[in-house]
Amino acid sequence: MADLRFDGRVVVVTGAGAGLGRAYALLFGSRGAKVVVNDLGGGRHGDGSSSKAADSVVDEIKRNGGIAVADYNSVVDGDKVIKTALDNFGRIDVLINNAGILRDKSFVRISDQDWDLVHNVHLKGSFKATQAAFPVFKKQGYGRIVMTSSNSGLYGNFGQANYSAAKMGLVGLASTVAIEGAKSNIHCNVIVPTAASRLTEDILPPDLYAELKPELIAPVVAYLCHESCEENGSIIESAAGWAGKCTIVRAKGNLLRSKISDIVTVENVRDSWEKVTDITGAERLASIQEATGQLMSDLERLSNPTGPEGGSDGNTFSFTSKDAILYALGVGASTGATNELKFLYENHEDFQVLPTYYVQPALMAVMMSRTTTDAVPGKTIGLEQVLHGEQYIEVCGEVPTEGNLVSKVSVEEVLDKGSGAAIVSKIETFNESGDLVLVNQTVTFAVKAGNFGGPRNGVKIIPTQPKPNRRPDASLSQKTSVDQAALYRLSGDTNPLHIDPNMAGIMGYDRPILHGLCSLGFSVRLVLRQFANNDATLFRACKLRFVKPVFPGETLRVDMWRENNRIHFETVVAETGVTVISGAYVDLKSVMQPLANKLSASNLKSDAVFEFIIDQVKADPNKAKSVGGVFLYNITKDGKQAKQWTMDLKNAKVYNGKPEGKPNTTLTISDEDFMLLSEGKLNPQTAFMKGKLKVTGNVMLAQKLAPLLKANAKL
Ligand SMILES: *[C@@H]1O[C@H](CO)[C@@H](O)[C@H](O)[C@H]1NC(C)=O
Ligand SMILES: *[C@@H]1O[C@H](CO)[C@@H](O)[C@H](O)[C@H]1NC(C)=O
Ligand SMILES: *[C@@H]1O[C@H](CO)[C@@H](O)[C@H](O)[C@H]1NC(C)=O
Ligand SMILES: *[C@@H]1O[C@H](CO)[C@@H](O)[C@H](O)[C@H]1NC(C)=O
Ligand SMILES: *[C@@H]1O[C@H](CO)[C@@H](O)[C@H](O)[C@H]1NC(C)=O
Ligand SMILES: *[C@H]1O[C@@H](CO)[C@H](O)[C@@H](O)[C@@H]1NC(C)=O
Repeated sequence: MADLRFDGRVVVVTGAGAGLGRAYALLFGSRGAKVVVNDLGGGRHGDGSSSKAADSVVDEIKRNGGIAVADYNSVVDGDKVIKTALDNFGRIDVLINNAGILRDKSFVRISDQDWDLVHNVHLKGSFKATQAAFPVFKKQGYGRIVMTSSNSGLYGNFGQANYSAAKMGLVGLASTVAIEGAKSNIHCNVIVPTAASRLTEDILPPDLYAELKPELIAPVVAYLCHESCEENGSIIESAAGWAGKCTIVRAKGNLLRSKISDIVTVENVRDSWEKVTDITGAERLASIQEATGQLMSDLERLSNPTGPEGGSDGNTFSFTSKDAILYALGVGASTGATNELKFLYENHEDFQVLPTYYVQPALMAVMMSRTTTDAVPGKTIGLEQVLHGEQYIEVCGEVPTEGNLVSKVSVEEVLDKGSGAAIVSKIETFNESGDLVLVNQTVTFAVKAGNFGGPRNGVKIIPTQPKPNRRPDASLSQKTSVDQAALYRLSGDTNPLHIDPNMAGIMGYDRPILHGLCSLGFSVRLVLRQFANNDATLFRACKLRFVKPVFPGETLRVDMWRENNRIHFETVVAETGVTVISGAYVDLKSVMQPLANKLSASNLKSDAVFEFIIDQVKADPNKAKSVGGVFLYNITKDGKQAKQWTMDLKNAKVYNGKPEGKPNTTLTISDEDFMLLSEGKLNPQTAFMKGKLKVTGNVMLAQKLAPLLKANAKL
């Protein structure tokens, strides 16, 4: 591979008059960079100033054929240091914050002045120089920053309290600069060098001191600053020709109470202390979001103490008709829709529970059961890592509309998908007599839990199915309410991600998202509407994959393809065209064909009239042809386009959907008014005058339609 060069790059090294800084400056200079050699020229104690130190390094770089200028400013005036770079070279690409001073005294003897001086040079100096360089980096979309920390900061060191504090301060500064710069390709890392320098010469034993050559550390710093290095926000320790990453880890920890309503006593803390401080299996957390998320999942576990703890002992789930109705409302069932009252009214002669209901109450239990969180060997999976990936549900017996069901959760297999682990859990549900009535399989995806050496492809996992390669046989749409998630969560999944904007923000969303299982409930209900005449007892099984989140208020469009008793479907957010559920199907015991099996948007009363017209036109094509012209009927429901019918009377064809060419006349009318019109209860002229009937195109032609419609008055 090619040498790593810095041609054209401008590198500022603070405190570059000697030691590490000098080694960095020389290395960058020898690799084509234009170097700003900053040094106050002070002695080891940072007092007094002369230009000698910086000048001699600049001379050395130039002697070796490199390009460099000296800068004598204190880093506390960081902007002046950066200005030197811009004035001389017109840009800056790399900033090495290396300048430092020592003021060794035992903690109690540190004077305010020592404290301030040490902080000024190390912490404030790095802050000032970085702050001055940052806008330039941001504008050019490139920058590399190195902060210099110390073992004294990471581990503490006798007599260096002020220095330790400042050095650890730099770690915090770097972590945040790395986050703020990430979008602009600005990387910021921390080097923790142990080098022989004028700062350490009389602190370390001479034999060790001899191996601590700055030249052995400089390549590590140079690599961190190369454009090809992706490291960002890291702490790299290096000494004597060795380098290693340091990181902060957090123990698994322990809950100090067993119920959310309990208080925590000092004794609880004492009794848990061993677990609190046990760092076996401690993990590095990549971000504050991850840290908070894990905490949230522990809290969730506290608030849902009934979750199944083991695989074998059953989990009883009791429900009443009221629960099932609340769920039906949560997934958009409406008294305003044809034939959905039976999901909403317990005294309905045909009261039914939507089959997807039975998946819902236990999903959280699955996600939080120990069988899931401990599914991957050696890793504890936090709730914030877990995504509901796929769901399968199959009805094998008769499911009661209220009562008790007992479910058993077991992990069938855990797949290693590299980026994460796919946990395949089987849930068997038994009725009160112990008969198996439902089987379901949940695939949860645990982000970042992969690479544990498990199988990639499963044998137990029930596969999703690709959609047929043709236009959908039917599509139904329904808008979710802005309060859909607020309503749905009352059925049991109270994860704050779906209601609390702050939590949604922490999880990386603009606003709370709808529950995946809510989109599932919507979709299956619309499939039942289209192909089962809303008869939930025709439902046999369903499988689907969750692809993207839905935001409450968006419209879900379910595209459906029928293949015998299997209805393939895909759910799309109508407003954005984003697919949210894919690879999905519902298996029905039998299909009940809706009136018009072409593209239809809902069961409209006007469907029957058009079916009638179809028959009539077939019976007497010439009568239709005598009218001629192509009419497009735009039938609306609740003010929105619900369905379109074409009456191509020129060719005596009437069908659901749009005509191929442009219609001569387009008529827009609500389903209800169309009925009144066809029943002769509404006069077309009156409807037109009152704005109930909108006609565009050839208005005169529309009048010829009257006889055809009147003929249906008997309907
Ligand atoms: C002040 O900071 C310096 C940093 O070099 C440290 O060595 C010294 O011990 C500190 N002074 C005291 C009194 O801690
Ligand atoms: C650092 O930058 C990388 C891109 O190279 C990014 O993925 C990463 O999140 C950044 N790190 C931090 C701490 O922001
Ligand atoms: C699905 O799983 C949960 C898990 O316990 C259970 O409560 C629910 O009744 C199950 N449904 C089916 C269809 O097995
Ligand atoms: C309908 O429109 C077509 C062109 O789009 C035209 O050729 C035809 O004459 C029109 N029919 C009537 C009855 O106006
Ligand atoms: C059908 O009616 C709806 C509601 O009035 C309207 O938004 C839509 O544009 C109409 N479509 C056509 C093709 O005229
Ligand atoms: C479980 O419940 C008993 C008693 O209510 C019924 O007799 C069984 O038919 C039922 N089993 C199934 C598989 O539905």
